Amino acid sequence: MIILHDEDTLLHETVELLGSKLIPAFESPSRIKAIVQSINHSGKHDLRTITASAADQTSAVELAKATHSTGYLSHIQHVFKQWLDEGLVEEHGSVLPECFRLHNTANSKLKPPKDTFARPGYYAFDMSSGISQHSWRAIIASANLAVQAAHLLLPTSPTSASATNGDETEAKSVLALCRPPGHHCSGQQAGGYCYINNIALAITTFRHFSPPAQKTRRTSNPHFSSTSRLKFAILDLDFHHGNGTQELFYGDPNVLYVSIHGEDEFPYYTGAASETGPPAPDPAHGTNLNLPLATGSSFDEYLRKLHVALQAVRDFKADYLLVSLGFDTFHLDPLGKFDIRTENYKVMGWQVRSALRDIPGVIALEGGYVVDRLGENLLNFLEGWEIAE
Ligand code: OKP
Ligand code: ZN
Repeated sequence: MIILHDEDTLLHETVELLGSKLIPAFESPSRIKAIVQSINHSGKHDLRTITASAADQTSAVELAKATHSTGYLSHIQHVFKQWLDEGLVEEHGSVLPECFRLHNTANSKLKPPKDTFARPGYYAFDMSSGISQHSWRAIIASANLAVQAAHLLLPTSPTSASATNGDETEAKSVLALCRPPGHHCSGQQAGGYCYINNIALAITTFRHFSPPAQKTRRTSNPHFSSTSRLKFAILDLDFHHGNGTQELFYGDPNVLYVSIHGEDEFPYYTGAASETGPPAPDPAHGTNLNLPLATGSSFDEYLRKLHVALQAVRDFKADYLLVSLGFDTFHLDPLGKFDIRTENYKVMGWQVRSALRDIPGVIALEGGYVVDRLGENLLNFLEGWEIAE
């Protein structure tokens, strides 16, 4: 497996609330360090450590604008420095919201508050999305990994494996070691450790850089051409519902979102089976499939949901597969409540890839918080995936 990693993703380090105490966030740099160490030790994969160039960073921000508002991106980029300058946070501290935006009849056109201190609550939905001194660099590095993974799968990309190795060895799947993760955030709200929706950026990359043969129309922007015909299937295997990804593609008939997640768990207000897309006859009706699973469920019960998920993805006949891969489904995870063991991930990886063998796939890392077991869980998933491939 080609695996993409960028050391800048380690720069983001923040805190979150556990009960009434501020603790170092479960989503920590040590997660990626542990994974990279296990991959190196296994000697099995093509681990590519990259550093986003200034041009890559600019390009990632441009691509992010298709998903996130400019006000939101600018806030995420600048708020830490603004708070530091105003004496609201210390150099090694974190920016956290005090008060969240409310939804009421009088404020439907609510604008971001002018007060720097008030702004984080407008652009976030929880307190698990703090911003530290170098968070922005990590966030962009993480997004760029998803973008570069998509480039590796594009048929005519100069950086694709086929350019040097010939068509037979063209990459079929690429794993992006994204951190921070992405599936909880949408247009202008961070949350659940997520700031930029990495999977959405991979999709934007496919749409903007696909070769002309696949294109059906061009946008007025000469730098970007858009394809409306490409179809994407997102399979979200993180323990938590990817509310951000669902929201971004809910009305898009060319993107199927399928998620298996803990029922009634974080983020609490989304993820019901009844969320199936806009009502018929909207063409996007039926392009959202939530498969909530009771907490405490066994791997057998999980597999039953997985088969439903994979059948839906197969039926959709997507051009590209995007997998939001979280290991917080592990039985020991502090934030997850399924009974899934290390050896089960090999079966999971095999099941997914054997059902969807021919679809080029970007796998983006989401959650998973048992740091010292993350590496072996991931290696098991990849082993199963590669046997099927
Ligand atoms: C992100 B991902 C502990 C509560 C943490 C946020 C959970 C985010 C999960 N303070 N709440 O989907 O793995
Ligand atoms: Zn999760």
